[in-house]
Amino acid sequence: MVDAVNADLPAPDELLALAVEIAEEAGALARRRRTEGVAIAATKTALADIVTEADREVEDLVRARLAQARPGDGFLGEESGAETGTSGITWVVDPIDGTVNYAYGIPQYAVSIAAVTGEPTPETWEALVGVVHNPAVVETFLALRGGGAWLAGRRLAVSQSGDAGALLATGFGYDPATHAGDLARLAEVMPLARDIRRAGAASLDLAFVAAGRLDGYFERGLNPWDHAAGALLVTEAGGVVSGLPGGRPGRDMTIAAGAELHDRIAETVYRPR
Ligand code: LIP
Repeated sequence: MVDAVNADLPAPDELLALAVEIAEEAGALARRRRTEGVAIAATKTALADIVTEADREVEDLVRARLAQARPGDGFLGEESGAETGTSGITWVVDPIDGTVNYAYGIPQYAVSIAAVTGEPTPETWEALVGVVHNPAVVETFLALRGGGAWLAGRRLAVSQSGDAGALLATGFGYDPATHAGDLARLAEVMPLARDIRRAGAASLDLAFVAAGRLDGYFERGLNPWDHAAGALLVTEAGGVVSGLPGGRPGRDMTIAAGAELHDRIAETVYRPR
């Protein structure tokens, strides 16, 4: 296994094992709550931006398990916010990524957990481990920095899209005012594509790029917890993940693919208009 990235940090594979254990336990809770019926607890940035009681309950479970196992670590969660730690490690958690899918009963949602070092901002952090677990189909995508990306014991590799064009995924924000710009960007990128998928969970879109189930993915408006784990999956599967030209993935843009397709998407997205 990979040596500890830093002598003061635990062996990353210990962190990975903890993240997998907690993600699968949290996923089982989410799946159980889904079968019992989902209650919308509140809306956030827009009427379409919902949070369910299960989102909050699942994040509470993840946060409690992490605090029990590693009390000195920091935490950044979609539903309960940030807490600074003392260990140099921060856990970045989306308890149910793909919340709208979850609320509608579409089996494309995930518990996303990443452990990062450095300042807990995507501009500067370094992800050590990432786990994206879809409880609906019981798939756990996992990555260890320097140790590869894996699914069910199989090492993952991004695809090399062929002459027929690329199978690309994207997404749209909850704010209707952003849809025209997102659709215009999609029209610009479409000539690169054989087809488009809009599956509704960024962490799984990124995991699918790592697994070669998608050739590429791009989306504006993601939150740090949407991409923290999935971005490591892609890079450990030999892909490239970026944001604004030469920058890290973030709210302005996230682009993920094999190197050649990544650059073609980025050139198209950022082409002066
Ligand atoms: C979702 C992302 C998805 C995006 C949605 C939403 P949530 O995260 O995973 O890619 O298109 O607008 O941001 O809200 O389900 O955690």
